[in-house]
Parts: sequence; structure tokens; C-alpha cells
Amino acid sequence: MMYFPDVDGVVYEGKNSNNPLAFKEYNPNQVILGKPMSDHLRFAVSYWHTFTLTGSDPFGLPTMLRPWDGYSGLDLAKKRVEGAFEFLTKLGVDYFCFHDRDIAPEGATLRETNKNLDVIVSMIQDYMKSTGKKLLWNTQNMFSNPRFVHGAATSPYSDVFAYSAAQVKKSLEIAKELGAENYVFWGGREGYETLLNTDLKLELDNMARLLQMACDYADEIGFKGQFLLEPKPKEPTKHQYDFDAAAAIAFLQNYGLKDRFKLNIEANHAMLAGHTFEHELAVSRINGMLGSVDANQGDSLLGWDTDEFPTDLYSTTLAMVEVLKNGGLHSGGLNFDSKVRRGSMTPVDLFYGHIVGMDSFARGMKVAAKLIEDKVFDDVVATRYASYQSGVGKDIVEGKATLKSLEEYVIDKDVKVETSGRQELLLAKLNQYLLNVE
Ligand code: XUL
Ligand code: CO
Repeated sequence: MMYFPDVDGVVYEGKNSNNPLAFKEYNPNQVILGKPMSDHLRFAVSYWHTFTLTGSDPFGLPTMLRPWDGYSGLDLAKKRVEGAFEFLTKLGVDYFCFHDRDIAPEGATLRETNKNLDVIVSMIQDYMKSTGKKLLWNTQNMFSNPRFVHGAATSPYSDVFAYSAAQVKKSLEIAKELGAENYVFWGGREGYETLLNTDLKLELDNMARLLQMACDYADEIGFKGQFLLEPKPKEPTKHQYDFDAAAAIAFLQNYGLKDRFKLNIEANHAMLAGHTFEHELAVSRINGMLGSVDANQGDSLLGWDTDEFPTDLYSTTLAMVEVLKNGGLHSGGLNFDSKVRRGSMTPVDLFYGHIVGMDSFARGMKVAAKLIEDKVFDDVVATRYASYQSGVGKDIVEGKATLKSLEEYVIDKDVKVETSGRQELLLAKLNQYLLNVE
């Protein structure tokens, strides 16, 4: 069966192409800063948004028209696998990501659920072998089933903790079997609605306990992928524990887990935390914690996670500046945690969404590479902080200064700053590069 008969294969046709099913910016083989674009960007398709999503929302029923409509249970899961690999092949994306519950239906018990997973995982493994597609990361869904209503590892009920642990165990075995390059923990319902009924300390301790168990089990079975924690400040709970990059890093450090984890930074989550995407990437990078990216964008007019395909070139450019400064994403990648709008229900819209997302990041990457090569902002920053290279500034950064020595230094000095930060000029430069870089 052919699932996407309207699409042959998406290829690069360049900026003057009028073909909606061609890349205008993303040229996988074009070498930038010594590496082909495809190696820099390492795009991934997320299974849940692209193959599992139905388009239902709190106000309405499913809208999506999919080639696997009409099937159910394991048959539906199998059709989705076939469609997924056809989609990845036609789009020319090498990686995909999934939650355990995206790929196979739940049974009456965990034993039955795991059996369903085994059937689908072995099918996915065969398709991975025949197509060369790879698993960027997998994760566990510990938020949809009603048992997780009060959390998973942070549930007040120890049976739910136990169930969560068992779910993580199975997902790690799948990660090992499929050669996942990373393994993600997004908080799901790990957070709280009101402190009036919450043991904050026990919940945080338990969250760390589950992560530690995951590290131990990965060692036991020889899973070598990079663990990633994905911050998000709110939704589904009012307060999510992994609020933002800074909070997630502090949490990992407090519990002795910092060396085992990096962060998976999502653009829309940054916005919900009141940060820019590039802020979250920069905080992760300077702490040696930037592992991977969930590529999408939010809407500043809406207070929730809209997971739109990324189209904002400012954002993709400034994000790629951070990624390049990080020396790339290493085992990570750019996973489209993005979904077509509910009104974009036809299968070809899935291609349009990914194409604009890939082109937006490709454009961002080209502009970012040139901004870095020409040291457009780096020179400004270096000059701005030059006073720390000598004299009193050097003493401060080398730890030689004290409150006393600094008082002595300024006590009779006229200290004032009349040097411009040149923000408007820098934004003009950014525009110039965005518009002109070839
Ligand atoms: C939820 C979210 C998740 C994670 C994986 O907002 O981003 O889909 O990426 O669990
Ligand atoms: Co995400």
C-alpha cells in the first residue's frame, strides 16, 4: 500500500522554485563550516504529532484525514509504522522520535501492553534496517492514562511510582534494541496544582529517584544513549518541576545527576517560561548541558503550548547561533515537536509543515554561520567586556580583588558609563544578514 501517493520525494530546488513540495533553503549536501547541512541539523519527525495525532481538542472531535483511518488496535499501529517510514523516506529525514504509547495500543495489563510493544518494535526494527532511518530518542508517556492524574514518579501513590518505573524499564530496553541515540524525560504531570495537598520535598526526591534508577538500569543493560531532561514551566500541571533550563540544571546538580543528563530545549516551552528560545539554549550551552532541541514555535497571544511548525527566521537564526557555538548538537538533533493546525487536515499538510520547518532552520543555519564567521556580535561582545582583560577587571575575574581593594580603587574616582550598547544597530545588522546571506 502507498500511504502518500501525492508526493514522490522532497528535494532541494533552490530559492526560486515554485514547487510547494520542494526545499528552497535546505540542501542536505551543501557544506557549511566543514560539514553537510544534514549533519548540522539532524532533523527528526515526532511520531505523536505526525502519525498518532487525530486533531481533537477540548472543544471538538478529530479532524485529521489519514491513510490509516478505519483501522484499530494493533492493525492501526502497524499501518502507522508503514506510513511513517514512507513519510520519512519521501521527506528525506533520517531520524524519528516516539513515546511508548504513540506506537502501540495499551492492553489490560502492563504485560499485555508490553506484548503489543514487542510486536511493533520488531516491525520498526525491520523498517529501520531496510530504510536506514534512525531513532533520535524515545521516551515514555506517563501522563495520558488516568493513573497518572496526580503525577508519575511524583504521584502520592507508590503503586503509580512502581508502574512508572516499570514503564521506564521497558522503554529503556526498547531504546537499547533500536539503538536510540538519546533518551528523553519530559516531566509530563510531574508538578503540582496546589501546595495545600503536596509534599514538595518527597515529590522532588522521588523524581530524582526514578531518574537515578533509569541511569542504573541503562548501565546494567549497556544502553549508551545520552539522557535528556526537557524543561517546561506549566501545562499540564500549573507548576511543572522542570520549569526551565536553570531550574532543571539546579535539580540535576542537587541530586548528583548532572553528569548523566543534558537538556532537550523546546522553543515553545521557553516562551511559556517567559524566556526566548535562544535564552534557554544559551543557559544550557554555557553550563555544558545543551543536548538536543524540540523544534517548534508558540504563539505569544496564547498562553499554552501550540507546538506550531517553526517559521520565525529570527528565532531559528538565533537558535542556530547557539547550536553552532555549542559545537553542534552531538548525539542530539532538531526534533519537530510540531503539529499541523487542526484545520490542516489533509496528509499533504504534514509535508508542508515539515518543509517550512526544515527550510526555516536551514536558512537560520546559513545566516548563523555567517554571523559567527564574520564575528558580527562576537567582536561587539569582546569589546564591551574588554575592561576585564587588564587592570582591576583582570583582578576581579582572577579572584584577586576584595571589597576593600575595590573600595580603595573607586573611592575618589568619577565612575560613569556613557558607552552605548548599540542595540538598534545590532538589530539592523541582524536584518542585513537575514536578508542578504546567500
Ligand atoms: C510536551 C512535550 C513532549 C515531549 C516528549 O509539551 O514537549 O511531547 O517532547 O514527551
Ligand atoms: Co517536546
